Amino acid sequence: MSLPALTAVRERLRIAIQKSGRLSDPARALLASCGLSWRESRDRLFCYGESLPVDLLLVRDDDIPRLIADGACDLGIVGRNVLAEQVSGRESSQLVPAFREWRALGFGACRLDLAVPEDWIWRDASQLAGMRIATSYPGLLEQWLDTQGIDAQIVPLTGSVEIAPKLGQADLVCDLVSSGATLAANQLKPVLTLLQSEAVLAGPVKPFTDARAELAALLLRRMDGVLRLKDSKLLLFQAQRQTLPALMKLLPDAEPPTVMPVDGTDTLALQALCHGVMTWQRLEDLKHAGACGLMVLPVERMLA
Ligand code: PRT
Ligand code: ZN
Repeated sequence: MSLPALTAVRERLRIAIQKSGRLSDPARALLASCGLSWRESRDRLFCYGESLPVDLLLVRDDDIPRLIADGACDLGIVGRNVLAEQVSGRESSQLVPAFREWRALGFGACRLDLAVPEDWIWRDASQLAGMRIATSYPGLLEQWLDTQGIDAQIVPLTGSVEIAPKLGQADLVCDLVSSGATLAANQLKPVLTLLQSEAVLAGPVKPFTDARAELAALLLRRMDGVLRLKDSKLLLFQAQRQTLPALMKLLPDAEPPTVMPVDGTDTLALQALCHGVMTWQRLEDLKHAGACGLMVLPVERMLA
C-alpha cells in the first residue's frame, strides 16, 4: 500500500509510533484500547485506520519529533527523553520547537542519569568540572551543565555509551537507566538524575484547525479514560452500616460508593470504583474492618 499524499492527511489523523523497540507494543496496545484498529500494509510501515480515520506510521523513535515538525504526521508516541533532546537541539539553534508533550502515558519509564565509575567517591556536581562525559543526549546534558555553571567536555556517542569509560573515551556517562543492571555490569554507579522519562504523546504546538482537531480531541478523551482506569478496579462488598466510616478510611482512592440496603436489615451492599492498586493486603484490611463478600472486578471502559 502506498502512503497517501500529505494533502489527503487533513481528513485523517496520522500517528507515528516506534516500528520495533521498547515502546512499540505498549503504544499499539494503548491505541487499541482506545478503540483503534488498522489494516497492516505489506511493507509494515503504514497501517490504514479501519475503525476511525486514524492511521499509523511505523518509524524509528528518533524520527518522530521531526515528522511532527514537518507535518508528515500529526501525533507521535515517543520517549520524553527523545522529545526533550530534540527540543533542546531546536532551542540552541534559536528555532522555536514545533512539537511538545501532550500527555504522559505511564509506560516506558526510565531516567537520564549521570553515572560515574564505582570507585569514585561522589560528593557533588562540582566534581564534574573538566571531566569528559559520554552521552547520546548532548543537548540535555549541555543545558544541565549550563544551569549548574559547570565546564565539562561532552563526548557525543550514538550507542554503547556505558562502555566509554572502560575504553578511555570518557571519564563518566550520561545515559538512560531503568533497572540499573547495565550500569552495574560496566562498574558504573548512578549519582544524579537529569530527567525522569516515560513514553509521551507528542503533538504540534499549534492546534489543528481542520477535521483533525475533532479526531485528536476524541482520541485524547479516550486516552484519558484508559489512563485513568489503568490501576482502577470495581470493588463490591457487604458491610454493617456502623462499620462504613472505618471502611471508607481504608479506601481513600475510591470514588463515592453506591450504597444499597439489603432487605431492610442493617447490612449494606456497596460498590466503589477504586483508582489505586487493590492488593491482597488491602482486601485483608477491609475484611478485618468489617467488609465481607469482597469482590474485585476489572474495569475496561468508562464514559463519565
Ligand atoms: O530503533 P529505534 O531508534 O526506534 O529504537 P532505539 O533503540 O533508539 O530505542 P529503544 O527501543 O531501545 O528505546 C525506546 C525508548 O524506550 C527510549 O527512548 C526510552 O524512552 C525508553 N526506555 C525505557 C529505555 C529504557 N527504558 C532503557 N533501559 N531506553 C533505553 N534503555 C537502555 C538503557 O540505556 C541501557 O543501555 O537499556 C539498557 C538497559 O537498561 P537497564 O538500566 O535496565 O540495564
Ligand atoms: Zn532510537
